[in-house]
Amino acid sequence: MLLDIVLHPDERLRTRCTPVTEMTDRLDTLFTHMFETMYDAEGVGLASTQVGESLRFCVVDVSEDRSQPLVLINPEIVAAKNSISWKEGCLSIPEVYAEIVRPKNILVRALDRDFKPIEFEADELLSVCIQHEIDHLDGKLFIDYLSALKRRRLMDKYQKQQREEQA
Ligand code: GNR
Ligand code: NI
Repeated sequence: MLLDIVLHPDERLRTRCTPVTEMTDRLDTLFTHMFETMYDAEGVGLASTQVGESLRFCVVDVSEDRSQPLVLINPEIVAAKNSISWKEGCLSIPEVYAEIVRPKNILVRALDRDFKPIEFEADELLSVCIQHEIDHLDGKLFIDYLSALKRRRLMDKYQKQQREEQA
């Protein structure tokens, strides 16, 4: 089932999500629908706030052949080093892209789909994507990192494009 993706500037994208305390059938079904929605939209990640939820979880798959689905519940970055610049995009701000600098190597702690603790290192796109998704869970968007001037320019273009799509 394809879910509707919440679009900027919807206030739901600014929600600070609360931790998941138990795994439920509802959540498991939601993960399935989030993967379907993410793959359909050709995204590499999708966070709860983007589908109108406010608990801390996201789905990720940065593999070329879409074969490495990753559910991250209550994800945390426990260590970070080096830095990398990546041209980021977001399914909630279609067709807007900007170079964002973030830590390159991170150590991630989370619960998996079976509510089992996992810990792993991430680099490159996986690292960037997980940081982007954790930001979503804190109500933060990649455009927040831009200078006011650059953000304004991009958002003027975005709003114009959104209006044209609605017309
Ligand atoms: O599909 C996505 N691509 C992407 C590219 C660079 C950095 C982050 C991302 S995540 C994004 C999907 C999305 O909006 N996830 O929240
Ligand atoms: Ni996003």
